Amino acid sequence: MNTRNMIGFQLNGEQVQALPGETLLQVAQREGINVPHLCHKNGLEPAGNCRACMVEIDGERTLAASCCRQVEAGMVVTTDSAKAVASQRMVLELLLADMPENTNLAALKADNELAHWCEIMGIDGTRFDARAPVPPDYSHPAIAVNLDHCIQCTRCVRACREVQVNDVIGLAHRGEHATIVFDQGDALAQSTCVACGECVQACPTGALSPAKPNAHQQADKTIDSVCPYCGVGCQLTYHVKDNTILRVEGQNGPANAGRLCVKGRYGFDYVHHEQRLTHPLIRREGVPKNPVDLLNTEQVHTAFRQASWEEALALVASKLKQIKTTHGGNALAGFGSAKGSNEEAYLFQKLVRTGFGTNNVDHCTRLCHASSVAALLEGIGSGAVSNPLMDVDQAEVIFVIGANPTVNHPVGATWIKNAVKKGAKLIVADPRRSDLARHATHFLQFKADSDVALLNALLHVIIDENLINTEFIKTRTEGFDALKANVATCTPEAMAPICGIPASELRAVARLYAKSKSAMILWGMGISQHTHGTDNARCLISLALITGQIGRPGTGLHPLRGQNNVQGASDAGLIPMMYPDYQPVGNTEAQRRFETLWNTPLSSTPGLTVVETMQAILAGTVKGMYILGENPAMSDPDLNHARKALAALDFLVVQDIFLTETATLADVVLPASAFPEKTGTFTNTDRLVQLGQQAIDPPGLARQDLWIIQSIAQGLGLSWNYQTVEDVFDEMRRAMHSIEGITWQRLQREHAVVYPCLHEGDAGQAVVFTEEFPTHSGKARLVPAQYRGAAEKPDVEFPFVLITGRQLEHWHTGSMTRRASVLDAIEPEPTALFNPSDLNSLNIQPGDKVSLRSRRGEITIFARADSCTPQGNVFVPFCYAEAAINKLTHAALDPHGKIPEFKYCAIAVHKN
Ligand SMILES: Nc1nc2c(c(=O)[nH]1)N[C@H]1C(S)=C(S)[C@@H](COP(=O)(O)OP(=O)(O)OC[C@H]3O[C@@H](n4cnc5c(=O)[nH]c(N)nc54)[C@H](O)[C@@H]3O)O[C@H]1N2
Ligand SMILES: Nc1nc2c(c(=O)[nH]1)N[C@H]1C(S)=C(S)[C@@H](COP(=O)(O)OP(=O)(O)OC[C@H]3O[C@@H](n4cnc5c(=O)[nH]c(N)nc54)[C@H](O)[C@@H]3O)O[C@H]1N2
Ligand SMILES: [Mo]
Repeated sequence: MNTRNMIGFQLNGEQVQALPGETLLQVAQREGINVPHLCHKNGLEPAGNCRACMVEIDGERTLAASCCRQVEAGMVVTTDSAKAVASQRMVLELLLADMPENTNLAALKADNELAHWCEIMGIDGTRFDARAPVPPDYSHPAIAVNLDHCIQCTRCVRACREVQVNDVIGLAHRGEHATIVFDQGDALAQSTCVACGECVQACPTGALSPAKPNAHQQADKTIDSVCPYCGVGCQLTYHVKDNTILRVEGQNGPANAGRLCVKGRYGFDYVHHEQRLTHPLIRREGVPKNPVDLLNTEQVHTAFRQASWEEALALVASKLKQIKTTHGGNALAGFGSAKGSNEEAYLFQKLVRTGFGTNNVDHCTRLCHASSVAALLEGIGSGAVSNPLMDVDQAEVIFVIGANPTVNHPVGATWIKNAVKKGAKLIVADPRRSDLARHATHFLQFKADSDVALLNALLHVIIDENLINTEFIKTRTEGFDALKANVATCTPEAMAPICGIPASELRAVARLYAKSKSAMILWGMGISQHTHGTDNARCLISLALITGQIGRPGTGLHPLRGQNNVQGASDAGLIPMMYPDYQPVGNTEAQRRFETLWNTPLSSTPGLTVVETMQAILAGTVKGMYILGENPAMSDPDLNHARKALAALDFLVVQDIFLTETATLADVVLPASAFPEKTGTFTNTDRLVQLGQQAIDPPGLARQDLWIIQSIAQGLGLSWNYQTVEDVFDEMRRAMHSIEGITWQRLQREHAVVYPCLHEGDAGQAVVFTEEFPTHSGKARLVPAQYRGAAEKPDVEFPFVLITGRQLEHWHTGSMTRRASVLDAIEPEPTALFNPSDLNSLNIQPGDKVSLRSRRGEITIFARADSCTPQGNVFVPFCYAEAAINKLTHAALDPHGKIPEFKYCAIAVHKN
């Protein structure tokens, strides 16, 4: 604490010190003095409306609300004078009168704050009349509204408006008619509420509470951990009773500061779903491997019989060994998981490399940011983000392209919205109007697939108008002349017809980005999932480099990482061309290093990527696979083809928590542990290594993933003997320079450490490339890109463009979220989103069943009207097994990142 500016004053007879701007309540709390307060909550702007925290200040006629009264030098303050206490007690008594008669205050909120303060102040009843009952609103699957418990402290209003910036909750009417409303007084389920639950977390009395009945029970224990869904990496606390998760609360982590979204807060009960795998399964003799679109797995269970772990593991080992002996290690392949921990990813790739004897190991990063990573490695020598997401707080301009963070990184989006509220300028570029577009200074609704044209126009303007950072280009980059020559003809006028954005707007955006003191670029799958995904990312990298918008706080490049551990799984070497820490397998020095560390000869040939593996199976070169925590029978492009490949394997072992579409094609299915059932580290989009901690035990015979991987390794004759997760982490530290400084003890203490963290005690570097880039020359490379379109364009037979992606409540292939009761209740049916004018011209009503067909497959789905989707485009999420949209998508690959073109193919639409 900087003591120079401290303010001295007297509090309850003691001389105390405070910082300028501190409130009396803050100081009282720090001094351990109890002052009742209800409308105050740390992190929210003070409101001063409940008046429970009144204190007496010498020389003042009236009492003051300590939550919004700032300290002044020389003040004499008493929190426990007779007058102050009488007032505090009166307020509590009046608030108590607002509660329904004979209510059990803890019924809706175990740690009810009104009850807490009444107890401390010794109030056990009220002398005032109860207010008229207020009917409850139980319309929403996640949140119950019992406004008869509401004390109108407006913490929910502020949580919704200031923190999450959703602006759904308001305080309507005046005086005794004042009431909390959603939107225009709608039922919660009919409102625009996105169920982030920030209001529930803020509510002191349970007027807003989780709708699940057992959520209010008193927990036996609480465990701090991390959210299992997206790459933001929100820290949370599991409240557990009898091996059941009762509820989840946001924890004050570096990436979320207590915030969560609907999935993190309400999407946890998939772990308790009755369809959890609880026994190893072995396919019955002679049962054919027929692909199925089934979420209800009972039918397929008959294809399998239950087995003991001994039998299942012995079968796995013998089959894998047999294939290796007969056809060589390259006839085997493994897909690891970005939902698993770093330790699991590390051991999985080590198993494939040392046990199978091949580099055929990959995971969903290939379908995700592979092209971004290819461009980043080529351009700046590192595939991870340069700056944490939270840096948007320090950016003057935030440029979001091809990403829909309010849906896919909801807590990350709150930081963007907060920054905009504070004055940052936001540029959003997306063919669909996303929710974030509402907050944008410039929203560029450009034509899908035309990113290179759009971005080259921006580069052109910046160079043409001399808005470049000459010094940065000279000292820190290479290849400027070629880039300049490449965009010379890409005038905004020439690019406008291609991308559909007026030249003047392109100019305005280019100037805004280039001239700002600090500008940050964030992007997602709209950039990466194209056959020109690497080119798209190259343009973004060039934008940052020629303007010098990198290497400082509030600048840089942030490819929003998707899965909770896709950064970590990639770092740990779950990729076919790299050992851990991005050491190329073809590099002799790296190969020697890992051969020594692992005490095994290694292959120097890069392995097959995800889609290449499917092709190799059908070509007969890959014959056996181990798939852990991935569902390629739903997530791969051109599913009919991919499923045919999986079914064609001589041997497939799948390790999952459910009998997924992929598992139904397996020979052996191993029941694994869900996220809250194990301990491990997970690396978020900001390069923060965080500790996930076991909160409950796996069901039945399900075992921890790490144990299963190690058992398979032992079956293959590897002499592994890791006793704990920490043992694995310690080996990783020896293998990976970037995390060398992170100790297990520190993780247990701090729960999050950012890398690069090079030696013990290193604080870690949140912002990188401040002096140089991790390339051979230390300089970044500018790589020009030319506009070219998607591999398959619409035509007369297939006139619509299919864009696939995500929706807020569901996760990827749906295996987890469609089994999470609240999430499934909010979005139960598969829908395709159409521009209303397209529905009109096709004579389709919202809710009608339509069939969508491409050259590769066909599905039936419900139509939904969505004015955010541009005319001529159809948007479909890929989470619905009964309408598996990847049957239609195109497996054409980006030549560098080997990522398929999930974001663009041609389809026909018919009313059923
Ligand atoms: N709720 C939820 N959240 C998730 C996930 C989930 O399944 N569900 N998955 C996680 C994962 S792994 C990932 S990778 C992230 C993905 O997060 P995002 O990248 O935000 O996800 P998408 O919805 O696939 O696509 C992003 C945007 O790309 C736009 N787009 C389509 N075509 C183009 C184009 O040609 N150019 C540009 N510039 N944009 C285009 C789409 O309109 C869409 O708004 O989300 C993570 N978070
Ligand atoms: N059409 C289309 N397709 C896409 C995309 C798109 O935008 N459009 N996006 C692509 C992207 S970006 C991605 S990242 C991929 C994602 O593709 P996948 O990774 O295949 O999808 P998930 O559904 O996340 O699969 C995770 C699996 O792990 C299981 N699981 C969860 N937790 C655990 C655990 O702790 N242990 C074990 N053993 N298993 C666990 C789940 O049940 C599930 O089966 O999809 C890609 N496919
Ligand atoms: Mo992803």
